[in-house]
Amino acid sequence: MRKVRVNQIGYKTAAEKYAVFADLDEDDRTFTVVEAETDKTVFEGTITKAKPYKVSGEYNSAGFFTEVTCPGKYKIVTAKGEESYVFEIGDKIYDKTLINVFRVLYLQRCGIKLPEAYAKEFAHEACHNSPARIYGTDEKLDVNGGWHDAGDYGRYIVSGAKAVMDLFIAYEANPALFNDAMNIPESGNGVPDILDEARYELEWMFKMQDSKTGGVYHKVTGERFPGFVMPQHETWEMVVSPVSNTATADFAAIMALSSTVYKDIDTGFANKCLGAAKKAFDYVVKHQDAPGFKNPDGIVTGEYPDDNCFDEIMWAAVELYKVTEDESYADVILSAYEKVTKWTILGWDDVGGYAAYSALTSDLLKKNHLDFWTRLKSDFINQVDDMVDEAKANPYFISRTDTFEWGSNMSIADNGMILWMANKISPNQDYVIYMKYNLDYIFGINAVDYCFVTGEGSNSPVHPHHRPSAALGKPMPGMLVGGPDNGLHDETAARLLADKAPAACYIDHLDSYSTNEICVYWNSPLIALLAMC
Ligand code: G3I
Ligand code: 9MR
Ligand code: ZN
Repeated sequence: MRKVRVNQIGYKTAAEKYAVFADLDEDDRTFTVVEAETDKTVFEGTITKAKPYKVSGEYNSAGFFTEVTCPGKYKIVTAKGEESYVFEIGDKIYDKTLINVFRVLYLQRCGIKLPEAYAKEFAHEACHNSPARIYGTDEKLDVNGGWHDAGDYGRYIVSGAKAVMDLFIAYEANPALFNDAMNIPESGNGVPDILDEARYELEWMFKMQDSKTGGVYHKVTGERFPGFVMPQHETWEMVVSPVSNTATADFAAIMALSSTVYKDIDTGFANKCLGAAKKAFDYVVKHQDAPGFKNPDGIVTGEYPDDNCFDEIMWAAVELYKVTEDESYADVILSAYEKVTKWTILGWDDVGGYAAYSALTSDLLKKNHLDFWTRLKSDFINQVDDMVDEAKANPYFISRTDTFEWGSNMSIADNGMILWMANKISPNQDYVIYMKYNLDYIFGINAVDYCFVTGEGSNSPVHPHHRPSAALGKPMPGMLVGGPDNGLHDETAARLLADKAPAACYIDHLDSYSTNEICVYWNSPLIALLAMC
């Protein structure tokens, strides 16, 4: 592992540029930026005083070289000869990465054949397309479509809603980046590919709504996880798990917003989204006290449990209020708000960040409920400022204090999104600067010296916990792995990482699903962050 950590893909010309150093000799105090091909020095800089950091288990210091703006390939070399990987400076350096990271969603599509023309070596026959059985009954339901969630082939509503929302926010942040030529079958149809891809998931979500009650089934999976086979070879019965309040509320939120996003693209589709959203919302307000989802007997696939559905309900009420301008939704927003505490989280379980962002960008809410709007704004901004303070105190400039959880890379990408949102709501240069540091962390400035996206940078995962990659013996490009998890939630992590500091609890091992799996909703905030940086 190198002692000099850089963004292995590189830095845009106008961006803040820095390296983080680990365990340098005490007298190694300066560094140079040299041209990779000629070894010519273009910049000399000093290294901050090293401090012990128990979360990384290292003595960390940093060096800035923002002044280097000339496009090219470089490396960092310290006075005593420690070298970084080669990285690039330029304004187009993330273009290929973005396409790859985005196209993973296409490659995760379920229910259709992925032809070689689009999927290359990850092409496969249609999968999971016979009707599924509704748990506890003999009733069959057509729930074909949607994205495989992750390294497994389950399809889950709460995680899908997060992924779609991130795509909408990515598109909002930088529409020019997402054209109609991103190499998916819908390319060239006149609709930005990112909205085509999101719609693939939405079309599946419709099928997951119970037409009688409006409630939304939590997930469709086998009874257990399959082996490392291609998706068309998981042929056992698919089971639709029961309706949950969190799935139903997330569905209502994303469908309500979709009715606006697709309004000028396809009015019929937009109306269908709104109708489905209202029906789901009515169901969930009636069932808001129901216990959160638990795997029913005999089903052991991903659970996505969540006992508090008020953040989801608030998010749904905000989106419905924005489209319908109906004050009855505002009543629900105000009452749900009292039961939510976290406003800087964009998870599959806590969606308070989406609720806050959508509410704080509503002129109508501001006009009609100014006191509430002002209170929410200060809750949100106070929590964002705490995040920035944490990042300022952290040697890797990320908002972390002591632990790393399953999917920590998602939280780090999410934090970048939150800072973008905060800057829109209450402009502040610190938010913009610290937003980008999250991207630098993901691309290499971290305690394990990995660029956490398969196929990108100089040192990236090659054994992701991802069934198609394992079945074919090659990592699908563009996937963000989960990253450090000091909970050591799988046997391999427990065996190989027991003595590691929290930030170093990562292993590029096929069996380490708690550190090295991939998910559509881990790629999605990275797509958004790339659109923002
Ligand atoms: O909520 C607590 C928090 O209070 C605490 O501070 C933190 C410290 O570790 O833990 C938090 O709980 C964690 C929870 O996620 C919420 O972030 C649990 O420890 C952690 O085990 C749990 O991990 C989830 C994992 O499933 C197991 O349930 C991941 O977020 C989630 O991404 C992952 O999802 C799986 C699906 O089930 C199946 N498909 C693959 C997917 C990715 O591995
Ligand atoms: O492959 C599964 C992965 O997608 C899940 O995120 C993970 C946690 O639910 O479980 C994985 O499956 C493992 C199972 O939990 C335990 N036996 C080994 C399975 C595959 O390695
Ligand atoms: Zn499938």
